[in-house]
Amino acid sequence: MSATVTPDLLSLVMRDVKAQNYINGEWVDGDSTFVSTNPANRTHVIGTAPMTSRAQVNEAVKAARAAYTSWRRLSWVQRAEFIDNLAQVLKRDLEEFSVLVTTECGKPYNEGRADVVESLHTAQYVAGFGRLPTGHVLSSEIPAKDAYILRKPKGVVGIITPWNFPVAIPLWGSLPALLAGNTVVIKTSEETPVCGWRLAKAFEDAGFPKGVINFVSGDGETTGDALARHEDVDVILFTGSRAVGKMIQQSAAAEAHKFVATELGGKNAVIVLEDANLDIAVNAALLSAFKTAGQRCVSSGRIIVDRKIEGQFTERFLDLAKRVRVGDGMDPSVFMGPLINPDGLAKWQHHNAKAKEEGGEILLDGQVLTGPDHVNGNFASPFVYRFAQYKENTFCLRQEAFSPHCAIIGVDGLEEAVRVYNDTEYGLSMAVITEDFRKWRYVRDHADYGLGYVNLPSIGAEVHLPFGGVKGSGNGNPAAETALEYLTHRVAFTVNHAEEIVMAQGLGTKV
Ligand code: UN1
Repeated sequence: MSATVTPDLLSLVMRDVKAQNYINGEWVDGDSTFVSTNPANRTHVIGTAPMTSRAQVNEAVKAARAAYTSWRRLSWVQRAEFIDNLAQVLKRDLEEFSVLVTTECGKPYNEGRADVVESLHTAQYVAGFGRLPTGHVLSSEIPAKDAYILRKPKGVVGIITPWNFPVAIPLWGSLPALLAGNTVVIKTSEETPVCGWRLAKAFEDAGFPKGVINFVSGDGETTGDALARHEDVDVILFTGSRAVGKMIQQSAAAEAHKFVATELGGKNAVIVLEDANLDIAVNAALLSAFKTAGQRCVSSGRIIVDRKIEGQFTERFLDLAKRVRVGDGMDPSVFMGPLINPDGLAKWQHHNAKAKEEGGEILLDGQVLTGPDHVNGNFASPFVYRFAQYKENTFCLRQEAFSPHCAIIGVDGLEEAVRVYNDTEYGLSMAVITEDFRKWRYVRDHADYGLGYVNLPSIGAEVHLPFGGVKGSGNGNPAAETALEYLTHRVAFTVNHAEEIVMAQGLGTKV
């Protein structure tokens, strides 16, 4: 399936959509609305969407709770049929979704499309799980007994999602949740409410029963907070900032039953060892640093390079970085779209200023772009700096910039490379470029990460792998492969086939 931008695609661009919430199978307005614009062109209004109040979040949770009774009674195979329907709808509407993702969140079309393809893969993968074992039978100490472990749903799942993968990330958690018999309320990002509305329409087209899946749009302070703190929500999935993730975990800790799964970003790195294939190294580093304008949780803000090849690497990396075309993602020659909003731009400027203040040698002084093609968007060009010697306790080398801000750090050999890599509070994604299987293994075993790559960028995970990090990157749970673990209770069930009771552990039965 190709990803070129044709005039047909341009005809799919949406404007002035009146997005609504999807609660209990009905389309409803909120008490107030907010506007969503294209970050590449703020004069392009994608639509307006409800700012959902606490009371309306409560309605959505009530609808999900009511639908739970009958949804959980269906078999896994029956629920998988609905998910398969959704896969077909996503395939049917792939282009329309891709254009919407590109125009509402700014990622170039190829990336917008990859987001939707990732969503489709999630649906295909999860639907397949409907026919896999949902538990297993175990032997008992007592020959006449059988023991079973079964997965049962937990109840209502609340999902708070970010803007950067506005179609894929809501599905990573919601589809395994639904398959297992839970019902769901999704809070979409305030940057991409129209993508959320469009996804809700796809669920409606797929024929899910009313109340099983609900969508609300709004901000974090009211809408997200109301969902996260709601006492009738059993599981919260959160992808976003570390500060908010921690707050949600702390508030949930007050309730015995509530489980929170978090994915909270990273200060990821590409480690380029002395024997690296430089073609791979340069390409991997550039994709890791600047794809999605550095706005992936798994983007790399650090390239850790063995000093023996640092000069050669840096020259080639800069050559390529200078050629990065920045602009509207519907222009096929563009590699890097805008930052999501003026705050994103300000964060990038702050990190760049810190890099200068903390002694980084500036190699490419990224600029806010204001020319005729950029005047209405949040555009920045790549910022690259260097620390010839590693400097501890800096802001710029330790804090996530979520923007095209990238350090090249010179190190002596494998062990220093891994020490520098580990010197952040995060541990999400890591790539190592080497031809030496022993070195790769050392990195594999000594670096802290949830996603590791060899001779690849630190981005681009596939949906059937675990996705999540360690340390400050969260508790490692959010994506499809791992999601069933915490979206279900594994219950123990023991059945006696004898005419009398015989207890395990030699426990007496005489009264
Ligand atoms: C994110 O980084 O916010 O691994 C999600 C990737 C994508 C998902 C990224 N499949 O790059």
